Amino acid sequence: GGTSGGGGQGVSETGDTGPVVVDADDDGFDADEDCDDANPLAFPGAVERCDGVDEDCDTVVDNDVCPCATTDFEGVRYAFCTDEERWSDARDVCLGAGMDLVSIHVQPENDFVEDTIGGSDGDWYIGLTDQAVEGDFTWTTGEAIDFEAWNGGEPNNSGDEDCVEISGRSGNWNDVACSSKMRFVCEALP
Ligand code: GN1
Ligand code: CA
Ligand code: CA
Repeated sequence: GGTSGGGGQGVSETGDTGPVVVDADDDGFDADEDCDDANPLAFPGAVERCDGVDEDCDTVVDNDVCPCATTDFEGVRYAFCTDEERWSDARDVCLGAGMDLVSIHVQPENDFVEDTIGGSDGDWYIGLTDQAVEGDFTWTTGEAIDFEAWNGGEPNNSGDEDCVEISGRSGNWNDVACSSKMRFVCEALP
């Protein structure tokens, strides 16, 4: 054994008698004191995020950090928040839980969101915006736009609309004014 909480580059600590102890994920906690030595975000005292992982190593997953009801899809946690917020406030709620507004990349993911909010009368914010450059939509996560589900005729920037909602009835997207107060969907960060 050796000193604990090194934070080095995974250097083995060799001793006369003890086993070799390595901080494989380089998070400052050796394998014998880390609850997950393969995840650099997980160690005793780490910040818990809403993602289905026990980052702070207290054996409780997500503790009370999730902003609202969650459902998992293909191993990723999503939160479906019914307290209506302006788009930027909605995003702040997601970020505060270590999430972001949802980014949607394939039809099954869009179907999952539609099905989960389905039956609800109304629309929910997603993490798409063209606030920076009109007409140039980007995901808040910075991920590539590799899938789109715009409603016919959208986005139309009607009266200046830079944020995007998904319909629980059709799963289709529409640009709306970012000041509109709406329900919203968060997604855990990778
Ligand atoms: C219109 O009809 P409605 O309310 O679902 C508009 C959208 C606007 C929205 C603003 C066909 O949608 O583009 O974003 O108002 N749809 C059409 O609330 O013009
Ligand atoms: Ca967690
Ligand atoms: Ca629109």
